[in-house]
Amino acid sequence: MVRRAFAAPPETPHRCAARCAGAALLVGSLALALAGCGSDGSSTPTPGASASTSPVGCSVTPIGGQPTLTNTLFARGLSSPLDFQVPAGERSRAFVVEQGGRIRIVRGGAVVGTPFLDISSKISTGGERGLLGLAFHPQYASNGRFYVNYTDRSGDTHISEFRASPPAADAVDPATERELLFVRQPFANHNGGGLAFGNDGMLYAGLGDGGSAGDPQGNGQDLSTPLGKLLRMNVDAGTPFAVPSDNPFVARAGAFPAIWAYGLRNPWRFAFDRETGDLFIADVGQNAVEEVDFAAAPRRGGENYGWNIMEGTRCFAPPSGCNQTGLTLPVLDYTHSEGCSITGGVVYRGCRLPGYAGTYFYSDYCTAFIRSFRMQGGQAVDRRDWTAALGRGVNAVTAFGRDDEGEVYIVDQDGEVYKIVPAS
Ligand SMILES: [Ca+2]
Ligand SMILES: [Ca+2]
Repeated sequence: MVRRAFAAPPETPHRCAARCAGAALLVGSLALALAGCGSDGSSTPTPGASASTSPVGCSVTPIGGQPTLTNTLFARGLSSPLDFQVPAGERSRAFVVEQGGRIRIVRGGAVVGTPFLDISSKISTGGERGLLGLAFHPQYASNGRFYVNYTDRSGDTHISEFRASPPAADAVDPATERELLFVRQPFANHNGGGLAFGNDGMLYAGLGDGGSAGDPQGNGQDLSTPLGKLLRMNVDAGTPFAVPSDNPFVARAGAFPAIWAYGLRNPWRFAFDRETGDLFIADVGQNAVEEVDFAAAPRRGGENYGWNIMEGTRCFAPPSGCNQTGLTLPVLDYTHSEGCSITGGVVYRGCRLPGYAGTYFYSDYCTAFIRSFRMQGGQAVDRRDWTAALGRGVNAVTAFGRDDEGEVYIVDQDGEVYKIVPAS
């Protein structure tokens, strides 16, 4: 059976077979520490408000309507690339995450020899482990700060800040690491990995349910653990970060205060529409259903996306007659007749193709289709399959990315990055 690296590899128990008491303690103490940090008070921007990540200007002439699309090879020769990011205002460099622990710079169509960051000695890699995600601070151009999610040599999750000095530097000292969050992983798989700044300036992080299969620890529905959650952190206040005062569970006893939304299985990739602030979460399914979850701005958080009560729009536990009260169901799902592991994408807000504004592109790691939809009135509409037009050379999509002008890129795990462009 073909199984994606990030879906559900063999269910490898990791160090301790049952729930790790140490994990609970560690997470618990962190939660207490964070609660002790209190909130960031009045500095919290309104969710979905001003777009600090909006385009700063276009260097290309727009093409009207909806021209035929194709892909063009942007970079090649990368080692298991998993993410593609470009800081706001950056026009000459793109940054590609390699699973083995390096961030590479692409400049002028070529991969720069010296890595931007190399933490390969600190991480475990393979399967769903490795250097998994990257997000640049919205003010990276002035502060040089960026954030990564990686699994260490024991397989446990770290979300850390690094600092480029100056921001234009092509190499970063790994010693600048400042850890924001450590989460012990009970199993090898479902580590999540995505990071993104919302239009509210907060850093969001997607964490999987901890792994194995079926969420045996019940983490998705357990508000005391960061596993199976989307987290929201203010990295501009507090130590190591501040919990925003308007996070939905800050006042709930025993809840991990950084939780923004829960009931997730493995939100490998999620994205914000940088114009509207709308949130798209692609949650990888168990054995039957892949899904895209959606939250329109302004968002208040606290959504329960259902796992492991439901897998997509189906009951999972129990397999029938499950209680769906209070659950937020996906806006789109598909079964394993069409794929086996969704790779969430991004919303097109580029300069060149305004006719596609608002189009959300996504893929499936196993079948490498490329599809899109738009949200309209809370529904996923205008569903299209782009595989014939955009799938040339694309074998196993691990991520989509955007450059500073909003153009969209496809990351192919076998070493390439493709750019979506008009065919003529
Ligand atoms: Ca769900
Ligand atoms: Ca390829």
